[in-house]
This record gives sequence, C-alpha cells and structure tokens, in this order.
Amino acid sequence: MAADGNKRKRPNILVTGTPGTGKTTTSSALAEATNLRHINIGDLVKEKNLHDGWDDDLQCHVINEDLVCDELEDVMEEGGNIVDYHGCDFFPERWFDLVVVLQTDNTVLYDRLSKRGYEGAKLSNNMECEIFQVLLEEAKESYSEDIVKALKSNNIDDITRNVSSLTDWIRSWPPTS
Ligand code: DAT
Repeated sequence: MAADGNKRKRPNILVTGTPGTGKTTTSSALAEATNLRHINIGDLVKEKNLHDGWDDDLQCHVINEDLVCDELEDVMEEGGNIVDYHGCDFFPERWFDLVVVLQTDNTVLYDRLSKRGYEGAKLSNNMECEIFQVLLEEAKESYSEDIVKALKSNNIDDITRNVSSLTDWIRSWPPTS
C-alpha cells in the first residue's frame, strides 16, 4: 500500500493501459458504482489547457506533466479518485493505493482502435505498446508491485467482473491489516 494510504478516508485508484483497453468505460462504471470521482486526464488536459501544443506526428496534445500534477495535488490528497490515463510514470507514487493495468488481446484491440479511426503509425504504435506490455512494465517500475493489478478487458463480461471486484475492494477500504 502507498505510504499515505492509511490517511485517506477513500482510496485513489489509477486505471491505466494502452488506448482502447477500456479505461474510460471501466472508470466511469466504477465511479458510478462507488461515488468516487472519475478523472480522465486526457479530457482534463484539454479543458484546462495543461499541454504544450499539438503533436502532429502522434496526433495528440503534448501533455505538460508538471501542470497536470499541480492541478490534481489537492484533490488527490483528499482521496476518492479514479484516475484514467494511458501513462503512469509521472504521477507521484504516494497518490495511489491501487494501480489497475487493463489488457486486451491483440485482435480485439486492433478492431477497437481501427473503429476509433486509428491508422498508420498511430495504430501500429499502440498495438506494439500492448504487445510488449509497456504499461504493465511502467506500472511495476513506478509503483510497489503489490499494488499493481493486471486485469483482462476483452469483453463486456470482463468489464462487469472488473467493476464488481474493484467495487468490493473500494468498499472494504481502509484495509484492516
Ligand atoms: P480507453 O479509455 O482505454 O481508450 P475506452 O473505454 O474508451 O478505452 O474503450 C474503447 C472502445 O472499446 C469503446 O468503444 C468501448 C469499447 N470497449 C472497451 N473495453 C471493452 C470491453 N472490455 N468489452 C467490450 N468493449 C469494450
């Protein structure tokens, strides 16, 4: 557990994974089930201009990690947040009590990203990211391994099961031992 975890009345959870693995779908269902606050970092960056412009090659905003961390510090200290982002190495380690890494089989993910309009380098970069388990490795390097949990997200049943087990985990907060 994170060093500050016991002080929080409600836990902070990071939901990460390659784009298309179901972070936003899972996080919003989990927030609804538990009344925790869903923070979609991509949306926050756009709304509050926490970026350094648009990257034409990667077709996304260049996130300003310092501005994002400053923006979230108070709310994270309070607890009760589900943070949804396809990266995890720049947040302070102390923020999170659980880090969930969603994973999707290649053929399923390929279809989801194609439907979303990804093509060319953007599509292949994201497929490689999933094949090489980049987010799982990044999570294990950035957080204590005992709070990192990899969950399959291939179909609706997986979402239902994941939301249900994470809801149980949140309801039993704080841990007794
Ligand atoms: P992310 O936030 O990781 O980019 P998303 O939640 O926006 O992913 O989902 C991308 C698309 O895939 C969206 O149309 C919902 C669908 N999807 C995600 N996870 C799924 C799952 N486990 N089963 C079925 N569809 C899923």
